[in-house]
Amino acid sequence: MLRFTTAGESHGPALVVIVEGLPAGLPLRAEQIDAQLARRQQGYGRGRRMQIETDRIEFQSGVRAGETLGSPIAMLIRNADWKNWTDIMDPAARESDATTPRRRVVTRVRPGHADLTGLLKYDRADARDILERASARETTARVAASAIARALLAEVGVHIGSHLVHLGGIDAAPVEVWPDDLNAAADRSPLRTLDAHAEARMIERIDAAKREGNTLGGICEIVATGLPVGLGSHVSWDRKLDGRLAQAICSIPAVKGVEMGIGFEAARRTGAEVHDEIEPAPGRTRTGNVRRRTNRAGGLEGGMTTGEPLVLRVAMKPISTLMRPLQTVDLATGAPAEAVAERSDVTAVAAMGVIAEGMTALVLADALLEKCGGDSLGELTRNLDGYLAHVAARLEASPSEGAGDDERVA
Ligand code: EPS
Repeated sequence: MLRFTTAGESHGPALVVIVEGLPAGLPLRAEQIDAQLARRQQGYGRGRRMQIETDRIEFQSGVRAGETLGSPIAMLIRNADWKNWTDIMDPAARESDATTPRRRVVTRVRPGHADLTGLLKYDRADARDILERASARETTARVAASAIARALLAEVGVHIGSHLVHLGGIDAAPVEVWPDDLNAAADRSPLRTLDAHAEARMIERIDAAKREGNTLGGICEIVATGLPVGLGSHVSWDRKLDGRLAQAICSIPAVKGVEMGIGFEAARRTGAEVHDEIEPAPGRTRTGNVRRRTNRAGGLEGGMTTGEPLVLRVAMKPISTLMRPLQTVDLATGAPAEAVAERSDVTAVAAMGVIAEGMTALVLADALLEKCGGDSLGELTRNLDGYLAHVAARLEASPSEGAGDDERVA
């Protein structure tokens, strides 16, 4: 339904993204997208590159007079750093290339990076041909696409936020009830964490890692509220929403795992301690006039949304560019060597949370379009309203007490 593709190298002229499958009539402004790009650029522990870039999109197609047309939306994001890399990244062949390698050739491949495997697979001599695309710079284009998915979801009352819950061995205190506006609260923190005490320790940890020439990973929690019951499907492996979310999120650079609800903890408990009991809740239409007493499933049952908040936890490994490099092999000589130490970040977990929100938004918008269809926003919302009205009618006669739509299930 919703398709997108990105192009661009980290130090090339620009990033490009094309998003296709959105209905016509969705209000959309470049500033909305730029606001998400700015959130992705934040985070204590980022490198100097983020001071060079101020990411902004330029619409090339698909939007007119502040509304989508239903046609493919193409966006361009220029790399400000390109001016410093034009000779290194020049698409044209030069006579000197045959005799003199370009500047910044990488042959001392970094353990954990795409450098070595990519270089062997694509039969290249310079790992720059691999790392320029493997760079997490590419996620800028994804976040631009996801900002449009987010705008669509907001039209039907679905909101996505995230916060950092772990960094480099330090846990944030568990959150009992999320703030009403999770992102407004998290974005106030330089690490996007809700625990100010843990934040101070995390910052010290990042400073220490920087001094040591080391890098740090961490975990973010993603929360989507306002979802209607029944996005995704149980009928086929590739339509199951949990599988689709896992694929999208594990495609984020350096992400090594995703948990849904209580995730791995569910494997250690009995069934009675895992499954969420159901009770009637008339008026709570989006969940089908019922409520789960708990939300250990994280809003997913049978590969479909339950209508309870969708809760994902996403783990990122430490970045593989270390300023105190690990041992490797120099592909130019075959001899043992220290890996290259390119400019990079000490940690980018805070940014990863924003990217994971984005990938979640893209998967959810796709599933919404699949469920409700529609070539225009009006058609989509009419279809959703019709579906929800039918759901609301099913358990209407239930005798028990109602509960509001926005009630939180811990
Ligand atoms: C990255 C290395 C750094 C990061 C970059 C990801 O870039 P540079 O090599 O220019 O210093 O800043 O992230 C971004 C540019 C970004 O927009 O997030 C890498 O090797 O993955």
